[in-house]
Amino acid sequence: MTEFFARARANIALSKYWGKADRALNLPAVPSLSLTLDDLVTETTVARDASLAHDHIELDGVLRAGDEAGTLSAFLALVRARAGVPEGAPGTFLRVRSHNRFPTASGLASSASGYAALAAAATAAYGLALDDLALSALARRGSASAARSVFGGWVELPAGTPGDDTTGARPLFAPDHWDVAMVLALVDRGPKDIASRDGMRRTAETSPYYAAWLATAPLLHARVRAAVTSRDLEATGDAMEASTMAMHASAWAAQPAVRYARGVTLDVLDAVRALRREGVGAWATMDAGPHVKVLCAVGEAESVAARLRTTPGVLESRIARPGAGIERP
Ligand code: 2P0
Repeated sequence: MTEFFARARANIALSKYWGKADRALNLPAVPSLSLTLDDLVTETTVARDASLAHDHIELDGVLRAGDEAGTLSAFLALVRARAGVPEGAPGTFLRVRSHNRFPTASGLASSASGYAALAAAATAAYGLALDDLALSALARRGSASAARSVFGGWVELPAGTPGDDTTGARPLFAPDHWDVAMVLALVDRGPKDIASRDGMRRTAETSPYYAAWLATAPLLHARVRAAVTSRDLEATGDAMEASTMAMHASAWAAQPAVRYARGVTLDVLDAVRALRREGVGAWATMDAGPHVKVLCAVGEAESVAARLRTTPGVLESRIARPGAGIERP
């Protein structure tokens, strides 16, 4: 059995994706801009195995079953359909082994690195030659944030047009455009309360602020993009926080509320604000989980991480830097 290996890294959005333009094609309703990180790596190996009657998917050493396996296998079926591999012929199905080389914690963007690596390894296994843009559009079908992890550094995922399956992310700047730090404060090890897909759906269907989010997000995205282009840390941090808060506010107003922040999340936000009052340039963002990620200059990352570790409830803090895109067969 020939094995195919791919490595991908997670990314953190500075302007946030929240909501879909087309649910079936998993197209984002708003543009987003992310930074791919060096620290959060997923490694995936796949092989076509003639002895299998269905895909065999092992994540972090645990064989997956039920809905989780079904979702991943549906993505692999999409790859097979693109490659012209008929379902059920000998050698159709994949043996997949995937490992996250970072602590498994909710909302740490493991679906981004996971689907990017899986798309790269599976397309290679089925002989489907895609350039990075086409691979990104395919990875988007698994998880929209995965489209961004195909590329290193500073990456943009535009809003989609309903029915247009070609939307993928595009690289804006290589990792060396701007060496900043993203300090990750992990506050919980459990599974996330609400899958981001369900959270987005509930926000779109019930939040009175979803329309306001759709109107605001492109403007905040443009601010983030301009600030990243000119490497203006304060302007980037301010716009990133505004995008974060607008996204979470729209989710909090869903019925019932979609709330990922915990008490400790707010305590970390207070610590970041206190750092700023002391003259340290640090800005916070949160995703579909309770953790906080803090953008700051590389020279201040160690002291920011040390401060966050002193906040009760913070389990671990790690320093990430701009990272590379997909490595594939
Ligand atoms: C982001 N998040 O831009 C936003 C901010 C969470 C909050 O992308 O439904 O796992 O699989 O496309 O990509 C998380 O959502 O969602 C996410 P699906 P995904 O990073």
